[in-house]
Amino acid sequence: MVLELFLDLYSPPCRAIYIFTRKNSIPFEMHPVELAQGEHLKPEFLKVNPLEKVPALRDGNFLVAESESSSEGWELDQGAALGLKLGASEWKGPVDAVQLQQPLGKLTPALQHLDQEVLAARPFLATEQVSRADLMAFTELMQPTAVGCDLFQDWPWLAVWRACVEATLGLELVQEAHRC
Ligand SMILES: N[C@@H](CCC(=O)N[C@@H](CS)C(=O)NCC(=O)O)C(=O)O
Repeated sequence: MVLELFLDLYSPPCRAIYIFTRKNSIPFEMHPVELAQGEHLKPEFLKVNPLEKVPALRDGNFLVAESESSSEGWELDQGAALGLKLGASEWKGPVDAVQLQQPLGKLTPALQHLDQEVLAARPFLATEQVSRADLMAFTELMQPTAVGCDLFQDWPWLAVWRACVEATLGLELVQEAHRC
């Protein structure tokens, strides 16, 4: 029985799960769930996750509806602890510059902390190599690129970290996950 993943690749935790499973060569069957079409509210999906959220995972009768549990065994999710959770719906285009100001303003202290205190001192967020913390934070910080907003351009250490994360995960896989 193959692992089933219910994902919308517009969603950062979905992309993190997708990249993790592909990078680790875990076989899976993908079930796209388009949030914008309300597919997460349909009865078939509610059998998988009554909480109406993606990502969700089904392995036979075993159901998991939380990306941080789906990736159990990874290190502490410091990305979430640092306040990087953005919410997919805030970043679906088209979004104009005025709409972007408020969420970007809220994010600046977290970006500054990450850039100048965390990543200026070490290459990755939690350990000496890429960990779950990096993957979760990376997929969150990539979200605004969907509306043409590059969060990395003003933060040199974040830009270096992004390049190292992409190189470790593989640029092709990263681009595949962010193709939406
Ligand atoms: N902490 C959860 C968050 C899941 C979550 O909030 N998913 C969003 C997409 S990023 C969702 O499904 N939203 C649909 C809704 O709330 O209606 C995880 O990482 O699995």
